Amino acid sequence: MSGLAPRTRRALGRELTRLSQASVTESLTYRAQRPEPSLDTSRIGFTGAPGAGKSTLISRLAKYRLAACRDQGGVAILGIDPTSPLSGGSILGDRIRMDAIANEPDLYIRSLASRSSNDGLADNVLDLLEAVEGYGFSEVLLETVGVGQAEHAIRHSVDTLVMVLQPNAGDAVQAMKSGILELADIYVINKADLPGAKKSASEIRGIVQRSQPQGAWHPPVIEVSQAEEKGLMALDSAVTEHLAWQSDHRNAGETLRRRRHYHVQSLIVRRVSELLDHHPQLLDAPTLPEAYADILRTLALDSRQ
Ligand SMILES: Nc1nc2c(ncn2[C@@H]2O[C@H](COP(=O)(O)OP(=O)(O)OP(=O)(O)O)[C@@H](O)[C@H]2O)c(=O)[nH]1
Ligand SMILES: [Mg+2]
Repeated sequence: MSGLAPRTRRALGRELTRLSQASVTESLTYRAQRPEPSLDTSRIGFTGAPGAGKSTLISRLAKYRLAACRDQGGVAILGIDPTSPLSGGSILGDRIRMDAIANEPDLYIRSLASRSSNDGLADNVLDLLEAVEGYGFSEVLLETVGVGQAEHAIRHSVDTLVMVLQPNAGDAVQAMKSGILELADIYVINKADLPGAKKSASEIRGIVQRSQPQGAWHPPVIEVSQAEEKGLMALDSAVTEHLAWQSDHRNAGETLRRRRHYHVQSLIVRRVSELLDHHPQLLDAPTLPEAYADILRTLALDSRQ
């Protein structure tokens, strides 16, 4: 593909808008119209605290990824932006529109708001990823704000996970506590122009290297700053290397099965929360086990319709 035709871009745009607002039942209906997912598109996730510089990093890395994917389907960027702009970060799409790559024909960019207030993911991010892939891109770069449980769904749904950290933000300690440090394949100490970057990088290196078993991928820790092309090139190579390592070491059937596990799980969690929004009285049963049983019964009836 040399660039997505304008009409195709519009169709994809509409599909993403529809999916981002879809109920679980609607998501499943759309899904039934698409082919089963494959591993043809590489998924690269970027996660990290609000304001860590993820959007800036992605917009700059995209140029390198595009060069590598030229004539092979292009690159799509999907940004899940927090609904509340408290972080000082900017909307990914806006940032990229200011950038040199904005008019690249092989690049597709879309920002979507995260709907639930308590996690940084759009509720249906896994559906959105699959929809984008249906358009034949060779890579998807996904930005999410990393917090809590949702992180695990992303970990198991992307090929390469990049964790973006800031110097001296206490991120390393935080990440260690929440177990997130074991999740990523590549660590970026971003804003390396700020003081403390070297110290943070060696702290993270210490933690990451201790926790890696033999024969496993050794996650690199890369310092990047807006002013330094060097960091970006190193990151670009690390992503390429990890994607290659992944495809040599994984079992495709197992990977797709794990993705399905998290996808089904996220659909069920969403479905339960839709149900409780529409029928809050289900929580009024005298005891918790009864409320639980009522909810399961209602779900079972609902799936037979
Ligand atoms: N000093 C410095 N500032 C940076 C660098 N990269 C990004 N920033 C600034 O950090 C702020 C947040 O950048 P974003 O790229 O929007 O961060 P984000 O992680 O995408 O933010 P959210 O999407 O809100 O979570 C902006 O003011 C950027 O200009 C860098 O390398 N050095
Ligand atoms: Mg952002």
